[in-house]
Amino acid sequence: MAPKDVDYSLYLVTDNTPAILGDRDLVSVVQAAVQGGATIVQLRDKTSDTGDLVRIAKELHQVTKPAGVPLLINDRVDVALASGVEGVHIGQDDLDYKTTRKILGPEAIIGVTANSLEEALIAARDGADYLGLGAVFATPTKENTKSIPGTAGIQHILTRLAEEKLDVKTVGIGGINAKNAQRVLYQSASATKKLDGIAVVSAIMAAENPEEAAEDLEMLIKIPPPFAKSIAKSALTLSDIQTKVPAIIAKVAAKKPLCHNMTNLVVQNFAANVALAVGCSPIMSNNGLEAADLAALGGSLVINMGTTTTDMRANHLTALAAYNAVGGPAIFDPVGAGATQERRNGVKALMAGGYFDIIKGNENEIRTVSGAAGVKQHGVDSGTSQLSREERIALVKTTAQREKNVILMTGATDFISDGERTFAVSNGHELLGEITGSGCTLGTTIAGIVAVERKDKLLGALAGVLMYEIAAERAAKRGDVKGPGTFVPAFIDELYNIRQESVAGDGSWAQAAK
Ligand code: 3NM
Ligand code: MG
Repeated sequence: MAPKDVDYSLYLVTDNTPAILGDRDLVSVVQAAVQGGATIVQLRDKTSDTGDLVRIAKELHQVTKPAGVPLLINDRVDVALASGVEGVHIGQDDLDYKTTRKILGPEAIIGVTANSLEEALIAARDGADYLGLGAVFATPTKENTKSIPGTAGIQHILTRLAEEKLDVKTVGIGGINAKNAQRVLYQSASATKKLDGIAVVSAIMAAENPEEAAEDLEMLIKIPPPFAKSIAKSALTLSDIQTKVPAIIAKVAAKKPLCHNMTNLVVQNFAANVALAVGCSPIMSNNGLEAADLAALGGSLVINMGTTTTDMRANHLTALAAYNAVGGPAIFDPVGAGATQERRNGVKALMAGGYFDIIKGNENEIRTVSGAAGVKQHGVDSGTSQLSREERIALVKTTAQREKNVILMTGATDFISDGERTFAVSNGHELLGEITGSGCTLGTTIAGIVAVERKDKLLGALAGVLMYEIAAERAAKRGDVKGPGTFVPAFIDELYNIRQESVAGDGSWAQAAK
């Protein structure tokens, strides 16, 4: 098999440590994995003596070769030669690529570990057949992983490889399993290059049934994740938006979708009232254990990070996985994201732990989401702006492109993008800044609407922003509104009125969109 024709889609890396292999037989586990669909195997054994390694390699080769599955040896060029397998995988501290190629010849498959862009570019320019890019996620399987680039970092490496016209194959490695395989492949892909496969250790080697585990992974690799199906990007003019948005609000009222809020202590009641006014059926539940049952009801989830405790994070991750699994829209409101280390960690953990269809936040929150360093945020309020209008537009656009989702940055002008289409919305009223929970309940509103408008989530989010901010404008104008206190009930009334007008087929309220 020429190195170029190798199928890297499901790359099994072995592990003989008791924590992973247990008391099972390595060869039988690999045989089961190959039967299940592993397309390439690497013998990774850091402890056995050379003689044993060669014997194990030969035994494995008897299993892999008849299946047409290449077998590579980790680190050990001598063992690869002695056992007659198809190639080696070398790390940055092993024999260098060029010497390895000289020893093994042009037909051998030689892969290189790259934990950074520099390492990836060097190995690719040297001529490596493939790169193992990682660690995608932190993993207990390998101690001291050098860096955790995540899907965003992998995407950056892939983009640069494509720019340099380096057509090296790539696999992601580190913490990949059946729960995240589809998302890793989907979110790491750049417009110009995507991963050729995923490499796993524990997801197969430690599985109760390695054959089934490999079968499941092979199936997941071939199909896009549930949340990726609905992305449709048609051009939208202001007049399109003004006609489509009231129709969406009417549809929400007709369907009364479940809007599952995992939100902070301050806004529970207000958020539930807003959800009702918008036309949704709210449930305020911070218990991750009931999220799968709720996700099955076909609604959406908003995760609001306003109350941070460690047990909350586990609940958020469980719920996010449940909604991701069925393609139920998940909205992230990273409240106060830049304010404390704990919140920055929370943002990282949640974004590494699942897919958010929409992320909404103020400038500092979105900057934290984008990975910007040194974001200064004093409380959960927006603080002063540090970016120009152009910088804000660029930030929402590039972050949406990277995350393959919709990013909404709120402020006096809101900026929203799905990476292709970017809009600025200048509706709203300053009284929204004088009450608590106005940002949080915008998240609730958007979640409720996107539960119904799944095909075009940017349009759904825009519908939420417009309904919300135009309701605020209408409320502030009312004679009975004297300040923040009287504004809140009037605002809920106007959300309700806009819904009722939309249901009655009167979409004229949306003409106020600007
Ligand atoms: N290399 P699991 S992470 C062998 O980052 C290896 O280069 C890594 O194990 C890297 O699939 C890793 O169980 C272990 O998380 C991957
Ligand atoms: Mg090594």
